[in-house]
Formats: sequence, structure tokens, C-alpha cells
Amino acid sequence: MRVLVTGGAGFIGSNFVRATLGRGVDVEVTVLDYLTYAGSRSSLFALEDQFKFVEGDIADADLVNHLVSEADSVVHFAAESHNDNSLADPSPFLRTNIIGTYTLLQAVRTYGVRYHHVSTDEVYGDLALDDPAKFTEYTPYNPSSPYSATKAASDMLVRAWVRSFGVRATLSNCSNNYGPYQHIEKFIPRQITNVLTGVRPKLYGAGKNVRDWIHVEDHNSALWRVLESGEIGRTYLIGSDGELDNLTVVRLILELMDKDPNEFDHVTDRAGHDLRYAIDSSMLRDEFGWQPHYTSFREGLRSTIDWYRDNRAWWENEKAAVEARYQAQKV
Ligand code: NAD
Ligand code: TDX
Repeated sequence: MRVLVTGGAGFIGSNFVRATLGRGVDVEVTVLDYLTYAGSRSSLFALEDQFKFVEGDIADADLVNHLVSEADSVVHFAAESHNDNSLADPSPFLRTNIIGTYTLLQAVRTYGVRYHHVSTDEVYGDLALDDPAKFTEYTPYNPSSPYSATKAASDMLVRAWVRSFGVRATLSNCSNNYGPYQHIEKFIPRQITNVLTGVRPKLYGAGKNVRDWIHVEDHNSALWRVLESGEIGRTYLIGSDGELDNLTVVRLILELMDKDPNEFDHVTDRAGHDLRYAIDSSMLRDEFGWQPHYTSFREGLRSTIDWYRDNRAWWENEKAAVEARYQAQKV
């Protein structure tokens, strides 16, 4: 099978490429990535001779048509992915997440190529902290941020291309990922690298907001199940029952790094900050027998901390610029 992976130099995409090449099945991988600030070829270190890398934009129709014409399937990760950036400047989010997805959909439509669309639970908006409910495949869309609104728009395009043009697509909406190669602008690696550079972790507001954490390897093992056995037109929710509030996560990072769990700062809250995400992944588990491998967040977090400690060269040069961006955004 020839798989075109968009965004394969980003966090989840690079872990997907590594896992895919390690599966021992006959797959030819091509990565299409624009290498924005969030993408790095060093995330694909030591794999270079096992796949083809193309630096380019998913909104470039000629390039996309050419690459899609040579593929059997497309797994679409490429996106602008950070909520805080989408509040500071929404425009690249509209271009990449909406126009980029549209460009890919037109190409898979033209060449009859199987397409999987990687999306987020944020399209459903947020839940109250005391609500026993979780998101299901039937929860109505209600996105809050420019980022999640563009992801919701891209999901809707996929659904329309399935219904109107018979595109062979599946969708998945996953909860918050953590693990190696995550950009240090994101919550968990930002705090780990803060501690490693002698800076106090930064918690937005009171830290009561809840995220449903899943290890990136579990997201990717679920994606392969959907790719191989998913029903065309269907949406699958991916999560591993990892609900925790941000305060608990910051304290756990500090504890696992042998620091005082109170050594963090409360900073200005994110505008429109979603309160809680929670995924009901029972459909995926019941239909495919999928199970997450990382059932202990504590152990997954410990190995993630070890990875950032052991791979300083991967993130160190960028740390000052990322924090300067946050300073400019006053968070
Ligand atoms: P990321 O920001 O780490 O990586 C995005 C990658 O896309 C980068 O390599 C970047 O260079 C590339 N890219 C950006 N614009 C591009 C363009 N125009 N053309 C080609 N490549 C481009 O993101 P991530 O966290 O790995 O997320 C990957 C996907 O998974 C996204 O679609 C995101 O919405 C979705 N998702 C993420 C999470 C999460 O917790 N991180 C959870 C659920 C879903
Ligand atoms: O310094 C911080 N302090 C803090 O308290 C940062 C960067 C974040 N936070 C909070 C905000 C959120 O409640 O931590 C939580 C997680 O923040 P992010 O890592 O920015 O993730 P989130 O906004 O929840 O979105 C993530 O999950 C869904 C990904 O970035 C998205 O790409 C994915 O779709």
C-alpha cells in the first residue's frame, strides 16, 4: 500500500510514520509537510532512507494532485494546531485547515483515493465540569476557538465530499495527545521544558479545566484500525479515559521531576477557554476490540518527561522563541 501522510513532520504525524514503518507490513510512505514552525525533519530522525519526504503545502493543488495520483490512501494530519496561536492570528488556520483540506478532498475525488481525516474532539465544544456526559459520535458540533472552528469546517467538508461525490473517506476525532516529539508550545511539553530550564510552570487561570489525555501511540494504533476496517463515511471517536484537570497535571509533572508541586505560576486565562473535553470511545472499542496500551497516565507522563530530558537537542534551540511568543501574548 502507498500511503501519503500529510503533516508527517509534526507531532502525531511523525509518531504515525515511525509506527507505520515499524509495523513490518509492506507500506510505502510519502510525507508531505510544509515544515512550518511546528514541523521538523529531526522528528523523523533515523528513518530518512525508509520513506520519501516532500516539502510542500497541502493548499498547492498541482503538487497535491501529483502526490495523490501516486497514492492508494491519504492520512491527513497537516494543520495549524495550536489554540493560542489561533487567537493571536486566525488566518493561517483558515488557509491550511480549510483550504488545505478542500485541496486534498478534490484530489482524492479526482483519483478515487481512500482518505482518512484526522480531527479533534474540540469540534464538539466543551462540557460542564460536573456533567456526567462525554462526547459521542452523535454530539452536535459547537466549536469555540478559531482553531476548532476551522477543524469543524474541515470535518464538514469531508462529510459533504463523501455524500455528494462518493469520496471514500473516514474521520476520527481524538482527545488531547501527549508523548514524544510534541511541540513545546503545548501544555505538557511546555511545562516539562520549563522545569528543565529552571522556569516555573505556567497554569492558565485556576487550572480547573479538564482535558482527556491519550498517549500518541494509542491514537496512532486506533488510526490504523480505522484505516484498515473503518466504514466509509463514518466518524470514530478516539480516547482512553484520561480525564484530568490541568492543576493535577502540573503538580504531577513537578512531582515526577522531583520538584515542589506548588512551584508553578497562575497566569492569565485563555480567552474562551473550553472547560472540559471527554471522549466516549466505546464504539471503537466494541467494533474493533481496540484498547489503549498506556492505561497509566503517570507512567506515560514519566516516559514523556524522560524523552524531553534525553532529547534536549530536539527542543532546546526553540525554547526562548516559544516563551517570547507567550510573553508577547501575555500568558
Ligand atoms: P502539529 O502542529 O505538531 O503538526 C502539524 C504538521 O503539519 C507540522 O509538521 C506542519 O509543518 C504541518 N503543516 C502545517 N501547515 C501545513 C501545510 N499548509 N501544508 C503541509 N503541511 C503543513 O500538530 P499535531 O498535534 O501533530 O496534530 C496533527 C493533527 O491531529 C491535526 O490535524 C490536529 O488537528 C489533530 N489532533 C491533534 C490533537 C493533539 O492533541 N495534538 C488531538 C486531536 C487531533
Ligand atoms: O502554558 C499553558 N498552560 C495551561 O494551563 C498551556 C500551553 C496550556 N494550558 C492549558 C490550556 C488547556 O486547558 O492546558 C490545556 C491544554 O492546552 P494545549 O496543550 O494548548 O491543548 P488544547 O488547547 O486542549 O488543544 C489540544 O488538544 C486538542 C491540541 O493542541 C489540539 O491540536 C487538539 O486538537
